[in-house]
Amino acid sequence: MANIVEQYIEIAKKRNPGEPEFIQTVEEVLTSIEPVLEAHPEYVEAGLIERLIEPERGVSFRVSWVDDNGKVQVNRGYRYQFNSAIGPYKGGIRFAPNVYPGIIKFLGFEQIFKNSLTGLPIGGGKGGADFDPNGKSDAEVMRFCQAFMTELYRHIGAYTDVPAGDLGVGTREIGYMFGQYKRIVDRYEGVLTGKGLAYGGLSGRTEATGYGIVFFAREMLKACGESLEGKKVVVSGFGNVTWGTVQKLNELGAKVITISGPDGYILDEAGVSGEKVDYLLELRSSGKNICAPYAEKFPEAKFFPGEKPWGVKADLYIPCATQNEIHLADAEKMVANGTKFLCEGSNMPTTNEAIKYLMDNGVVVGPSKAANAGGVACSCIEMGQNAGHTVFSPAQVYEQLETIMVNIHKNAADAAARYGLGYNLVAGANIAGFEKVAQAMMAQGIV
Ligand code: 2IT
Repeated sequence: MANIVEQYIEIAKKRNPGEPEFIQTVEEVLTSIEPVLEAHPEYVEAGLIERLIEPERGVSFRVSWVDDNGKVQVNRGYRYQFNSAIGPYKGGIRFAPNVYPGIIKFLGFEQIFKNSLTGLPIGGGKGGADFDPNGKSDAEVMRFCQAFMTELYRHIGAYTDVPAGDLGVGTREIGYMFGQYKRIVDRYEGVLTGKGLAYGGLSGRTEATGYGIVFFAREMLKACGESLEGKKVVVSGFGNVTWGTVQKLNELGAKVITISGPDGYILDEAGVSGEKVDYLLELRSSGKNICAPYAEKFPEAKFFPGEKPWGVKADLYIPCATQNEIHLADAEKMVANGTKFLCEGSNMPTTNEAIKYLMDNGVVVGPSKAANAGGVACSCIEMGQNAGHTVFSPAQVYEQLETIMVNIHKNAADAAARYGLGYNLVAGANIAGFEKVAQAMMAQGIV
């Protein structure tokens, strides 16, 4: 069976040259589901894996717009609709200068299993553009979003494909894209999630991802007889995900000692809490660097320009910035510092060799596709809210989110145990996410 998994990885490499991020996630997932393929030769027979690693559809399109100086700008937009076996394609849109098919495909592929893990009826997809929102005026962002949607609208719909935000796409961008979609199709429908509260958005969607990550981390610690109370936590990033994570960690009695931005990281042994979290929010919306101003305002904090926080000793690490933030050398530092837990907040923040090293050295790793699934789970609740022409209260949302995260942890842990893998959340999440998609694909024939 190892042989057949290698063959699939070779197919993925051949079909997707120059896309290492996509190959990285394919290798990670397929290696974990090997025992499932052994138990289900009919999956191999049905070409299920060859179909799974090939997006059902992918579009690339020109996005032309005019900047504030009257100059024509051209970007490239994408939407990869990866798998619709269990529901409409669902996944965010990322605006960042480094966006190319390898990034969108890695995110879309991850999304298949993440969405399945939520237990909700959503398939996997992802989109984006190589557009850098940093330094753009509000009017430029609006024109870009409108131009992007003028092409994307024909590929999406409340029952077809429901995008949301990701890096570089927040409530403002979703608002502009939603307005343009509605203008074109002349129909009010829940085609995007992460909308503003005034027009169909879900209470709590903004912090859902971060809150969910902390619920997941709490379950990891609980399974090992520990709690978050008094734990020192190293967190990276400073966006939505970091903000929600920091808030919930503080609420549950943990101490956040770092945050990071493109300019470096902040070490604040007194804890990032209270007015400091509010200040983070202010800095985030300013579009500027965050660490230098933070250290200026709170002089007890130390600023380490150009560095990452992985060498700081902590009980728990929660990377929340972007993919591949943690390499083997960082994992070695964590192990040397005696940590026992890493809970991934951002998508695929850890390289495969770093994950292996951590796990080989007894660190419990909570994989992102399980730990950060609270965001997309709340997106699906937003879809339900829109389809039901209703509004859910924050309490209704938080309660569902917590239950979903507890279930994801349990299902991942159980799946690994069923295959004799012990408490292995990385393999368990891949297996549990895969099982449902595989059953649906088998039932639906060769499509
Ligand atoms: O990575 C993710 O799960 C997201 N960016 C959110 C996707 C969504 O559809 O809410």
